[in-house]
Amino acid sequence: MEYIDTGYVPSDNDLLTIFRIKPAGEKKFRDVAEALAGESSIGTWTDLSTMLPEVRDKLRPHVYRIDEPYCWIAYPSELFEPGSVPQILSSIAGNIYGMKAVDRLRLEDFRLPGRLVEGFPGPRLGRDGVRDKMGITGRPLIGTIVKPKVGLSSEQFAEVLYEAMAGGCDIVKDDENLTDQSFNRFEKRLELSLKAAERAEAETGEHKGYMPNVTAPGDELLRRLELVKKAGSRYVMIDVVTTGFSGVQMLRNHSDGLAIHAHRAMYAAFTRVPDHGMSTLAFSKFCRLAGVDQLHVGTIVGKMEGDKEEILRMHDEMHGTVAEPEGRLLGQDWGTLKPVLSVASGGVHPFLIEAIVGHFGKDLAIMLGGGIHGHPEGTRSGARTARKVLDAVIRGESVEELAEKDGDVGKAYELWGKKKW
Ligand code: RUB
Ligand code: CA
Repeated sequence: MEYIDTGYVPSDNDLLTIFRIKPAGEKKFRDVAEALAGESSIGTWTDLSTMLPEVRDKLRPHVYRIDEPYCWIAYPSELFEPGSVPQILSSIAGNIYGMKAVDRLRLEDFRLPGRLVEGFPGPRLGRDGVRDKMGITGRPLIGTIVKPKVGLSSEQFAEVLYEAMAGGCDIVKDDENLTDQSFNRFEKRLELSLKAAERAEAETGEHKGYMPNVTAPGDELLRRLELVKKAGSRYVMIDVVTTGFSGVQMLRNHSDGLAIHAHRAMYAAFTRVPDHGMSTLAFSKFCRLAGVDQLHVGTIVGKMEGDKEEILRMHDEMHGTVAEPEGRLLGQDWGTLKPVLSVASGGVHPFLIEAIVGHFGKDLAIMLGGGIHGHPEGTRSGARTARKVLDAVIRGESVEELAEKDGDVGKAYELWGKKKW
């Protein structure tokens, strides 16, 4: 089989990919590209007596561009099952990583044709639906992760949540590894946290959102989701990687009006090595297809790694920029799929908010864990500080001047004012 065809012009029916390849040992780049195109579609390691000409003609991939170490492959959309993230991953991000012919392999980007995009219902609420639900316009949403991550009882957790919301947080979430442990049962936490959120709503006159983490094996995930719906929450949260995309798509389809917050714990296992796995851009695009409403994209300035250019590109792609293929990016026409709200989180303290808004603009959610609960005067002062700083940044006022005249902000400034990662 010959799949390399650099004269081929991709059609509107093709799914496009860009792979970065490091061939193993003495293998030739072109041979590896050829093998990879076959293994990810109709081929295997040898010619087949069962390969029908009509199958080959209709379904063969085309390696339409090579610019080492990158290769561009176009696959006919009929190879893929509309609406299935798992099936698409099993094709273009499946066996190929394990081939002896490759030493390193990275899926840099992909672009779905309209026919496949339409197969996904996408986010139910998306960025604008989340904003409507929370009644927040003109500024980022601000929130916290209750800390310590795990260990507080349900009562203690709900109290910290209340303090954070009363102090000015819009949203409060479980951490990625808090689900249903003996010291803090899911059902009790749900009940107490929603009650505490109601109390904070009554006192502040603002909408508040608690994000219970329903990450669990599938049947239990669904059971917890039903509890969350029945309890009247605005939000639900899921760890998308550890749960798996099948579970995320299931959650989306059963979520009714709940906003889905996507935490990406473990994503770096396949995104972090720069020439292996998958780019965070590609990973995020799968999350939008799967239908989450908001997704962690990184902070640029916080504790987690992430290339600035790639993070901003991700932020744009989540918001629905329809870009044509360009350089080593393929862009995506998202059709009617709603935009996803970006979440900047990880090592954020109040004095990084200005830089975050400078990078991302106002359309995102900013979450601070340690940067709220580490305030010397406690969670409520921490939340007040974050909110006052955010409001000042949005009004274009000086954060340093605010730190001089405001007690909450001043104490936090002494601690973190100059802290950079
Ligand atoms: C942040 C936190 C989140 C990270 C995950 O807590 O708990 O799990 O945002 O990283 P803190 P990412 O504010 O105390 O650092 O958002 O990059 O996926
Ligand atoms: Ca966390």
